[in-house]
Amino acid sequence: MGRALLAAIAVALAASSGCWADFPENLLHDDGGVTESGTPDITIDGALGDLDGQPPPPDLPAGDTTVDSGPSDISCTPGEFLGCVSGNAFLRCASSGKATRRIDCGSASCSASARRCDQCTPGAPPTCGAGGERRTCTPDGLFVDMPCASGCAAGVCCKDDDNDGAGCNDCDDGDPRAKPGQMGWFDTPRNTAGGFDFNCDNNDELEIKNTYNCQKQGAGCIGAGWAAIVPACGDTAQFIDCNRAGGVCVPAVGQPRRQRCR
Ligand SMILES: [Ca+2]
Ligand SMILES: [Ca+2]
Ligand SMILES: [Ca+2]
Repeated sequence: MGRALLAAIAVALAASSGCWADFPENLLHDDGGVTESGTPDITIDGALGDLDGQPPPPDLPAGDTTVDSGPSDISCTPGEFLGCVSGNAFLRCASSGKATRRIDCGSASCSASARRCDQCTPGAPPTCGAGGERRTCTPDGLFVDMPCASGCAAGVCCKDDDNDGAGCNDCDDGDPRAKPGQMGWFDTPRNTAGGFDFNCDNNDELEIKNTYNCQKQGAGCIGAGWAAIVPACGDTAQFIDCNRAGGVCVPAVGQPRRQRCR
């Protein structure tokens, strides 16, 4: 209804009732079809028209953001791919079916044929990122990384059940004595993995590999060792010490001892 017509009605009402104030003031406003906010409505046609390589509507912010375009403007299937915008983003129908959601592909591109970003393939097996994080692919075709406190191997976050600080590279996660870099020697096997590889180098290294061969060195003697055979890790054998006596080094039967390893 035009302003002139409304004014005429108001004048007529005022003349008949003698009371101008009785006419609702708001009915005199004629907005000419412009919305209150002044923001142009986004229609589904307009949104799709912008998908032909044109910039997104100015009121669609960058990033993965839901934009409510008004209940009467858009009707789409929730989750539906609506098209690429700007080469590295795309629009999806929001869960309400009444709005669009913009997904930014970041450094990746939007693939119209795949109907998503082209950074990765949704459903692909998890992998490990360069920083030891677990990496999966979202339905939008974008990587998502989950930090792993103890590293990542074959797409799985490693655990550190024995709290020795060694995760993926722990050769026995049930024995805190066993871990890479271990410098100590041990004469009982690893708790859960067995064996004596306590420094996780895939080798059971003997602490003492030689039989005795006593010799002078300065004021002392060297050459202590096993009496006859070199025992295996954890095995017990007779050990021979070397003692200085009258200017020479002579073997002396010591205590039986267990071979230690790492
Ligand atoms: Ca561990
Ligand atoms: Ca361990
Ligand atoms: Ca070892």
